[in-house]
Amino acid sequence: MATIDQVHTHHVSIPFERPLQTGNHVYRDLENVLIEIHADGLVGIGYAFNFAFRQAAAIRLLVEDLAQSLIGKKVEDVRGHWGAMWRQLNFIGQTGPSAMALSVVDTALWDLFAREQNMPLYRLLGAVRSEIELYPTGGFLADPIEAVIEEVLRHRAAGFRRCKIKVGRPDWQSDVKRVEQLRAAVGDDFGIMIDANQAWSVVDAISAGRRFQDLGVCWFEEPVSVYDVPGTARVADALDMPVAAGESVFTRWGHLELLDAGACDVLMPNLMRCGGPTEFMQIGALAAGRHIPVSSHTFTEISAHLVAAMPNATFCEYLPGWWEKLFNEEQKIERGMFHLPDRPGLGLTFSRDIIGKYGRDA
Ligand code: SMN
Ligand code: MG
Repeated sequence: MATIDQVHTHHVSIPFERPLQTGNHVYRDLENVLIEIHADGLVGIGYAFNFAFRQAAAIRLLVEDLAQSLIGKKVEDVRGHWGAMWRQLNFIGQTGPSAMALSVVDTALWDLFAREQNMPLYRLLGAVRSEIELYPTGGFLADPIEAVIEEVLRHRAAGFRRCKIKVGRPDWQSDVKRVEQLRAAVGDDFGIMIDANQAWSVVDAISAGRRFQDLGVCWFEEPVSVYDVPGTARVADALDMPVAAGESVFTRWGHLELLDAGACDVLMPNLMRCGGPTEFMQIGALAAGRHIPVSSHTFTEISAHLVAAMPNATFCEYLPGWWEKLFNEEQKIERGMFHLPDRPGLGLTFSRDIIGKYGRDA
C-alpha cells in the first residue's frame, strides 16, 4: 500500500524541424506537460501535449492543482481518485484543459498502481494481446508529394502495412491528385488512410470521399467539424469507406454523442482528451456495445497498454520522431508491430537530458 508523497511537473517545449500543416493547424513547437508522481520510492508518469506555450503552462497549473490534492493518499484507489478529481473540476467544467489535466494525473496513477503490483499495466488490465500493429502518420500538407511518397515507401519497407497522410486543402481536388500519385507509387496492397482534420463541409467531404474510396482509401478521419456530429454521420452514411472520429472530443460523453449519432465506423479516443486510462477503457466498452472498433490517437507508448487489453481495439497511431526522445527506454517496433515492454507499469521513465535541454518555466 504505497502512499503518494511527492509530485513534480515539467514543461518541455521541443521545436519541430519544420512547421507541420494540417487542414486546421500549423504546428511549430511540441509543448509537453509532464508529471512524475512519487509514492514510497515508486514513480508514475503521465503527460499531455499541445502546440502553444501558454496553453501548456495553463494545463500544467491544472495538473499541479489536481495532483497536489493526492498527497498523502493511497495509490491503489485509482478510480476513487478519478472521481474526486472529477468533482474538483466541476465548477470550471470537465472538458478541454480540465480533462487533459485529469488524464495526465490518471495516467500516472495507473502507472504507479501497476508498478506497485510489479506488473506491466496491460497485464494488470487483463491483456488480450502483447503486440499491436502501428500505423505511422505523416504526409503533412506543405510537404511535396514526392517527399510524402518517399516517406510512405520507407514505412512500407520497414514492415508497416498502412500509413495516414493529411488531406483537407480548400481545393480538395488537389488532395485527390496527391492520393492518386501516392496510390500509383505504393500499389494496391498498401493501406492508405487520410485525415482532413475537420477542414471540409459535408458536401465537399462526400464529393472528395467518393473519389478517395475509388482509390481504395481505407480510413477517412475527421472529415468535418467536430461540432457537426450529424454532418459526420451524413458523411459516414454516404460513403462505403470507414469514417473515423473521436480524437477531438472529451470524456465518455463526447464519444457517446458520436456513437449515438452513428457518426463513425471507428472510434479513435485520444488518451489526454478522453480522461486518462480510466475513461479510455470505459469508452472502449461503450464502443464494443455498438460493435464499433477502437483505434488510439497519439500516445502510442501508453495507449498500446490499453489497446492491448481491449478486445474491440485494432491498431495504434504512431507519429515517428515526436515523443520517443522523451523517454529513456527504447521502444520495440519490429515489422510494424509494437512489442509491449515486460517491465512494471508503463515501463517508461522520462529522460533527464531532454528535460534539461528543453525544459521551460512559464
Ligand atoms: C494529429 C493531431 C494532433 C496531434 C497529432 C496528430 C492528427 C492525427 O489529427 O490524427 O494524427
Ligand atoms: Mg487526426
